Amino acid sequence: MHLDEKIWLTLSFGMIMIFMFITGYQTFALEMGPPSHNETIDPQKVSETPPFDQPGIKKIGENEYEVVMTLQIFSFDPMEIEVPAGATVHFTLTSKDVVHGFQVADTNINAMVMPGHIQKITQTFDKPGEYLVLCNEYCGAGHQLMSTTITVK
Ligand SMILES: [Cu+2]
Repeated sequence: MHLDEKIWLTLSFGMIMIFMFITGYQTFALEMGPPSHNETIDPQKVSETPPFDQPGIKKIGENEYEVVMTLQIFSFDPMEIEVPAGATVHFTLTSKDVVHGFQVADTNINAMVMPGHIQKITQTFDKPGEYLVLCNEYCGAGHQLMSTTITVK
């Protein structure tokens, strides 16, 4: 083998080892793994399982709201969400059928909502306006119609 090849092979192998070490260090020493909370639900019985038997928005404190939402082809339930500016909103989401997405434009919210799993996200809406909510996981023929808005007043 040519010397240059040996050098490049050693360098490439070394880099792979370094990257694997960094990933391992982040996972085990810094605990930078994916969220470990794993709440599950029977996707066949979403409509009967609290809190998803009553999707909607609930005031739970001083400018703090809880939104229980189900996602299904091709809609979000509840459709209308309105909160005052500065409100902190705790979203609890699940899917009734296939994998959907929950992305809120102009925020950092961008989550996958999987059948059988409960997704929880908290967001504070400081700026008034209409926030576009989109499903960003291809979920079927009507996927492009799957959107709603969150109104912040
Ligand atoms: Cu969808």
